[in-house]
This record gives sequence, structure tokens and C-alpha cells, in this order.
Amino acid sequence: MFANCTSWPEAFTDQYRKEGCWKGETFGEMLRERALKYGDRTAVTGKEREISYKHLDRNVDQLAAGLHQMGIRQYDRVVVQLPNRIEFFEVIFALFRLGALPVFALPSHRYSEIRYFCEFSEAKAYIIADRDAGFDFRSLAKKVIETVPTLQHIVVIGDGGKFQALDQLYQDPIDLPNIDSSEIVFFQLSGGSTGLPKFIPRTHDDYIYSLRLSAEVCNLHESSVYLAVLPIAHNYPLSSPGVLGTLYAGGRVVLSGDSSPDEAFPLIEREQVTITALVPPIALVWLEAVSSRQCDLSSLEVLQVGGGKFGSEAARRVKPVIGCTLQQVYGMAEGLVNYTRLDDPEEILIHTQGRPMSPYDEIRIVDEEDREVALGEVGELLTRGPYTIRGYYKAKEYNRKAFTSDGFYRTGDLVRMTPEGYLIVEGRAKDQINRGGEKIAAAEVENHLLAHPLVRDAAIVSMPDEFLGERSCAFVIAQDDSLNIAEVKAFLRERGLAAFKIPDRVEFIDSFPKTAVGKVNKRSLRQMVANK
Ligand code: J2J
Repeated sequence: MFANCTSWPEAFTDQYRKEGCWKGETFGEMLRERALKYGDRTAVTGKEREISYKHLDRNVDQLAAGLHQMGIRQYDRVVVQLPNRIEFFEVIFALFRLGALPVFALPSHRYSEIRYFCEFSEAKAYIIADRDAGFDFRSLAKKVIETVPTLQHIVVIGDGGKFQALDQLYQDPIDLPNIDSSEIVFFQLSGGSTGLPKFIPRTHDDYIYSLRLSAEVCNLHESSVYLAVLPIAHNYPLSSPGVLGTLYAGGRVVLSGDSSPDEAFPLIEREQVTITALVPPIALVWLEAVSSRQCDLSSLEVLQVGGGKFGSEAARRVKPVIGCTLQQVYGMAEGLVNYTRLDDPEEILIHTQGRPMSPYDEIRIVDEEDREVALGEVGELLTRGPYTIRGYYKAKEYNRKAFTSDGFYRTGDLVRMTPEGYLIVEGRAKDQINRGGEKIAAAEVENHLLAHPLVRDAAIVSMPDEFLGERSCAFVIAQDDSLNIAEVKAFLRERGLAAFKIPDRVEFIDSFPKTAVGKVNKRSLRQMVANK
């Protein structure tokens, strides 16, 4: 396995192969097989064009050739930051076939995150769109390439300007390397709870297994149409079952970068969408919008909601208001995904976040001393299994804390299990804010704040929010009273932090409440802001 990644112990790899979880399939082969089987059928419908399985397969080979000629080789890391466009698929499958390793950045990431991704992975290339949603990614790339010495290539979809245009990289196919299915295929990024996002190395074997199972659980087949409204680089719309699970099942992906009812509803009607995936705040907007729109949403069979807790009152309204089955999805880029099943009784669909998708997922719910709690009690969820990583990339020290000595991943989620084996997410033990599905590691933002000369100390906590579930509040101890809220926010923006990480609220405070051992008492800070 690629250096600095943690493999499963041999007894487990043997078992996962023997039980047929890992079938030795690679992503490159998967697309090849689908192209042979489905040929001219549409694989992906984008905004301006669509592409068949056959043409996608061909374009991928051509692009692999061009990227190879440019100098991209097996194991090279390539930071990919693309919106929901057909080229996303061409790029990632071309990299998969070369054995190069994409790092999946989100379109909302900015200089602070991208520079770190490129630096930490020692990326050789960074692939972007020229512009998206009013932002020019080339200006970001220009800054990044000036500061990251390993970065040799910027590849741009659309107008490349000074950089390499993607459309010039489609060349005559070349011989491709043999790729081992047990090898790393890409890096996902963790929501994180400490300083910076961790790199999550996923293998062909484990990820394709998760796609196969997801497609099964979500009843995807050749006539399924999956609408992607969330950014597809994120693990949820990528794989649960997401766009890759849809291609695995031979269905059709419809791309939209926009989750608003004005964009999404007409698309559902026109493209006869059967399934889509939302985070809770977007689901709330959709529930409100249905009655005032003329669109026919009757093709929609399944509405997935996940990434953050979906309240039961809203969950209850999905079937009567939208007319489709709600599926709750509780997953994580590190692996484990829980789904409610499509034929579950209503009470389970509404009140739980599902159960593990694989019979080989192992679950432990433990107290602070790692002792298992009684059934129905709340504790931290630990898990291991055939598609859950055993360690983050290049994080030897941190892995000792994030995983138990016998390889269980500490999710940091507080859950309880129902007698039927379903999980209910009750809270969080990790220092993170879940802002409508977007994860903010408190320490990351705190570190940025501490860089301000007038900030003596800072602590970020969540505050409850009806719409997003949670928003962020920064408590700041300032050196003097010349510091104001606008300055704090502007400072973070200037440092190139993704917009969703800028605190929604800033409170100045003289000193932090402390716990018995002298740590900042975030519980009491949360209480303070909730009371305001
Ligand atoms: C409460 N909290 C949830 C839910 C995730 C499928 C779906 C989601 C993700 C994802 C994913 C939740 N209720 N239904 O990767 O494949 C919180 C938990 C979890 C963290 C993981 C997938 N669904 N969460 O959200 O890596 O705290 O993955 O540990 O972004 O989101 O975040 P992330």
C-alpha cells in the first residue's frame, strides 16, 4: 500500500476477500465494463451536454494519455477542485487509470485550505474550473503555485489563461499501468476536529464495495436517475450511493450545482429523476417550496437526507408533502455508512439515522473509558469494517488517538442503538460544528484567529439554529477594545478561509469559563450563546 497509509491486518483482508466484499475490481476496469455493457446509454447529463458510457470511457483514456504526457504518473497526488460538471468524471477516472491519487477538495475551499492540501500531499498538479459561482479559481491557483514548490501544473476546464487548458489534453490513448485493487485510489478529506483536515485514504477494493452495497440498499438499477445537487467531490453525493454508485449500477447521473427548488424541481420533472440526496437545511427548503411550485415531482422515488441530523418533525413531512420515500443517511468519509431501508416502517424512517449497510460493519458504543454501554444508552460510536479506514494518511501520532488499538475508528459521534439495531445520533464528542452538513473543526478556525495580533485567545462553539441545525460562534478575548466584529471576520476572509468557516457570530469576552482540569469549558460557552 502507498506509503504512510495504514492497511487492514491480514486476517481482515483475507476475510473481506473470502466473504466476497472485495472482489479485486478497480475503478478503471469498472468504467470499462460499464462502457462495454451500456455503450450509447447516457452516463451523465450535464448542464450543456450529456455523455454516454462509451464516450466517457473513451474520453477518460484520451485524458489519461494527455495527463501522462504532461508528467502525471502512478502515485502522484493531484488536488482536484471541480464543480458538478461532466469533466469531473473524465478527470478522476483518468487519474484512477493512471494510478495517480486525486485529493478531493470542495468548490467552497479557498487559499488556506487548498495551499494546505497541495503542501501536505506534495501535489504535482491542481485541477480547477476557470470560474464557478462567480469565483475565478485561476487567481486562487496563481497564489497557490507561487507558494507550493512541488506543484508543477495547473489544469483548467474552460479558459486556461496562462495555465494548461484541459481540452488540449485529450490525446491518443497510451498503454496504462496495471493497478492493484488493494491500492489507494484517492484521498477524501475529513471534517476534522483538530487543526487541519485529515487525509482519508480509500482503496479501490473498499470504496467499490461501499458503492455496490449502497446501490443495493438504495435499489439502484439501470433505469435509476440520480440528481446531484450537493458538490459531488463530497463523500455523500459521491458514494452513498451518489454519482459513483449510480454509474456502478448502470444508471444515469444528472448534474446540477444548485440545490434551489427553482433549479432542481424542473430538472426532476424534465429528467425524470428517481433519487436525490440532500442535507437537512436544503430538505427544509424543498418541503416549504413544493406547494408553491407547479413542477411534477412524481418520478422521485427516494429522497435521501443526511450529513447532519434531520429532525423527526421535518422527516415526518417528506412522504405526505413530496410523495416519495425518505431515506436517512448517516455516513462519514472515513467509511461507515448507515441507511434506513426503503421498506422500513415509518417510525424507523422518521426517528433513526439508519443502520450499517454491511453485515461486516462492526459497531461499539462506549463510555468515556471505552466500556460498552447498555443497549439504548448513549455513548460514542466506534466502528471498523471492510470499507472503514484503519488510519489517516501521514498521521501516525494522531491515529493513535483516532483509532483504538484494535483498529476501531472513533467517530466522535454520540449515538444510541434501538432494539432493532438502528442508530440515533444524539450529539457529538468531537470539537466540531456541523453547519448544515458542512463540518467546521473548531481548532482550525481558532488557530487562524490566534494569528491576529489583537486576539489573545479564541474558542469556537456551535449555537443551535432552526435552519442549519447549528451555526458557529467565536468567543474572542481581545488584547484591547479596538478590535471589532467586522475586523475579525475580514481577517479570516483575508487569510483565505472557506466562507462556511467564518463564524456566524463573534462575542468578545474577558475570560473563558474553565473545566475542573482547567480546559476551556465549551459546554458552558455553548450555554451562554444559546441563552442570548
Ligand atoms: C447526524 N449526523 C450526521 C446524520 C453525517 C453519507 C452521508 C453523510 C456523510 C458525511 C457521508 C449524519 N445525522 N444523518 O460521508 O457517505 C455527521 C456525523 C459524522 C460526520 C461525517 C456519507 N450524517 N453526520 O456527512 O465525513 O458527525 O460525511 O461523523 O462530511 O457527519 O461527516 P462527513
